[in-house]
Amino acid sequence: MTGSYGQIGTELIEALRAKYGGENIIATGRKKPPEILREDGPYYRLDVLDVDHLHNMLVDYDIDIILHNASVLSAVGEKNPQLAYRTNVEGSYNVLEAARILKLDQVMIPSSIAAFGPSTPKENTPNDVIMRPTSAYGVTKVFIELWGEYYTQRYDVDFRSLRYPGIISSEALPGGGTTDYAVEIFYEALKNKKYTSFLAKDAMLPMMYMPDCIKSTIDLIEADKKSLDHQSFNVTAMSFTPEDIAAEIKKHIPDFEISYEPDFRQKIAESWPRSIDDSTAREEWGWSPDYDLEAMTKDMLEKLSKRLGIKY
Ligand code: AKB
Repeated sequence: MTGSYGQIGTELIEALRAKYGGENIIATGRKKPPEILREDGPYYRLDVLDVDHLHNMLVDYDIDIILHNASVLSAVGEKNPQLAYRTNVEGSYNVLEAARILKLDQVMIPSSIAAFGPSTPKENTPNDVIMRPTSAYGVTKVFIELWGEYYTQRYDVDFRSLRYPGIISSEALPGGGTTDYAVEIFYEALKNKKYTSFLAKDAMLPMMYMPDCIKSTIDLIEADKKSLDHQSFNVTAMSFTPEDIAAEIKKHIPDFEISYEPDFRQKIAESWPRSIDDSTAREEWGWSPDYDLEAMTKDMLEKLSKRLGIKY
């Protein structure tokens, strides 16, 4: 896995190692890994832009499947589109090329709801629909989906992708996305009982709790290739606005207050779907989420308050 110390990678590595054995999952990232990962199984410092290093590692460790999680997210991508291009497009190109040349069994590269754009239907966005994103990040995700699908039909590379919605997690913090507010709000609610949202109160976006993110990822990796007609799938678990999540938190922390100061990320959010239809994933590989807004909020507050040592 690349990007193993990011928001998703941190928990996904742990889940994969628990399932398949620590020594069978190689964690890689550009930074020094957190202590916990070192004890769990092998880790490597790897920059996917270094093609020789990437190929050597895949050969030396006899890798079958690569999960390419390293990515620049939407807010950072808007500030530095050239970095988004290099990391997301060139990085994914290198990974798909390595899969083609070394004949890997499977390549999983996440996509995102950011692959959709202002001309996409905003409610219940279907799996197969016009995309045309307007953020740099979204454009890179469309490239990844299309290049991956092209490699499948042209070279028989088994490419799979999930269009993740905003992911809410209690372990590693997200870095540089538009949906990050939905994680920050929990930290601030516990620490300061107030939060200023950088999205408007009615900015509704599709979301998912980390246990469902892990479940969807492992389920798609394990899905029988013969049952898949698609390679890129919408997945979702809930849709809410900053106002909705604040109201849910208030049920547990009654004196919690939210205010709104939308910044440049509001424009990105407005270009994305408000809710997405994941029936294709449900039909082709049996996807179904476990957490709605109520269950996620309760679990997040319990886990975070324990980790931060803050009672509520
Ligand atoms: C972001 O906000 O950039 C990501 C995403 C929805 O892909 N969390």
